[in-house]
Amino acid sequence: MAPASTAPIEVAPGCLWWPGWLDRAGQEALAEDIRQVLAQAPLFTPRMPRTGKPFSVRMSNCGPLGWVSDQTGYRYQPTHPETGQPWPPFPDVLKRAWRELAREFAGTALAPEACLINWYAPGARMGLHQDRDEQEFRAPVLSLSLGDTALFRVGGAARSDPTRSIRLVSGDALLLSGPSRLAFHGIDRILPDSSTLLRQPGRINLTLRRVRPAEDGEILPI
Ligand code: MD6
Ligand code: FE
Repeated sequence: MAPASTAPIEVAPGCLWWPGWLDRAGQEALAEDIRQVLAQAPLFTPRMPRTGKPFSVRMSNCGPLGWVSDQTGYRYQPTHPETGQPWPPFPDVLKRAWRELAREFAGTALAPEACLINWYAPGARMGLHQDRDEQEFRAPVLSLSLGDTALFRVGGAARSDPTRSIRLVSGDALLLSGPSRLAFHGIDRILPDSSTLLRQPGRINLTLRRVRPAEDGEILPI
């Protein structure tokens, strides 16, 4: 397994980046975990609220809740929008990532509740957005990347704030926490043929989130 978490690069205040958090063997194991998740919870094509325009990215989820988007809006729900089945459980490595990165570096004591799985075929992109459909912004959002390299852009809490771009490589982890929790971010493009990890060209991004507020008795973030 990869060594325990080394010091991250602070891309912006609270935006922490661990290049190569997962080594090759760890990436292969996680890719296999995700194949198994997708066999139970197939990728679906999300659509924009109101217009119904399809996203270029396809999606699925694991964990107790999953993020979905259709003509009626964005929301978290406990079941797959097409199969009606509960989302598969988190693979263990995602729980470990949350403990070692989100808990350790963002101080959250809350458990994650959803992991959004994004599939980027070559040519897919993700417009600048904030992750704000959660009810608990004290917890961070943690991302892991597999497959082809992506140009990731991150700015501030206002859409017009200046942005920085980094290349997210297979195995990288990135945390949006504290002052960056509501930062605008997106994927400008995927670099073709930049990884040999997956069986087809493209990229998987996993984002782990806390959705609901802390329950009575649940430890609060420090
Ligand atoms: C992506 N990432 O890397 C898109 N969201 O494909 C995200 O939208 C994201 O990287 C919240 C926190 C970290 C992220
Ligand atoms: Fe996001």
